[in-house]
Amino acid sequence: MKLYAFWRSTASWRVRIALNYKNVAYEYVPVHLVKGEQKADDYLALNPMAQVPTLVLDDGRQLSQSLAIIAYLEDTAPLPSLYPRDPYLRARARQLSELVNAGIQPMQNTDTMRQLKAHGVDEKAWLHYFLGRGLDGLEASAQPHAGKFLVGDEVSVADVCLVPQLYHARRFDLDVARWPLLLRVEEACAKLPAFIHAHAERQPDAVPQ
Ligand SMILES: N[C@@H](CCC(=O)N[C@@H](CS)C(=O)NCC(=O)O)C(=O)O
Repeated sequence: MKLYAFWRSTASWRVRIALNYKNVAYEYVPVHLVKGEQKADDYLALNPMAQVPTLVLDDGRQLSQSLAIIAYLEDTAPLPSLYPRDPYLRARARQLSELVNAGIQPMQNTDTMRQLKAHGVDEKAWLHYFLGRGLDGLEASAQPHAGKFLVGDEVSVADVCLVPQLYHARRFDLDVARWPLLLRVEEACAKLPAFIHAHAERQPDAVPQ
């Protein structure tokens, strides 16, 4: 399999964690978002939304949207699972992952930032508002069912979304101390090889900050 990705893309990072967690081997193919490589014709043929990640299967078929890719990995490599067995908790894990995927990430996307700049919007105020609101919502939503991880004591798709998102909150200078539950779970994830090897700054295309 080939994973088309960018080192600090949160959506790419989620898929790297899931691939590692499930011990699925893959080749990493960097797509430089700042240089605009996502808009090259050959990449658009793989991903018409001009976004990463894209997973290309061994037979050439492709998948995009990180949560769809993670669901595919769950179906094809079920263990260890990233989804709780209990249907309600399973839905809660999906709820938290969508909170990040649909509720936060689009607000910080590279293209969104480009448009904000073009329209003279104060990008930092925008990011502080939307990331702050989203992470406040995540912290409160996780409270009732959190254990060692966001949903109980096993890693789930919710944790896979959390870790890259907190990296981005720090990148944009948010004070993450206001989310103690999220920080505690992040610390637990940071001890696991799947998360360690997926970290943005360990990727071959990473640029030292
Ligand atoms: N919901 C999508 C989001 C994909 C996405 O927005 N990717 C960003 C990087 S995290 C991207 O490729 N941005 C390119 C651009 O904005 O030009 C997913 O989960 O895969």
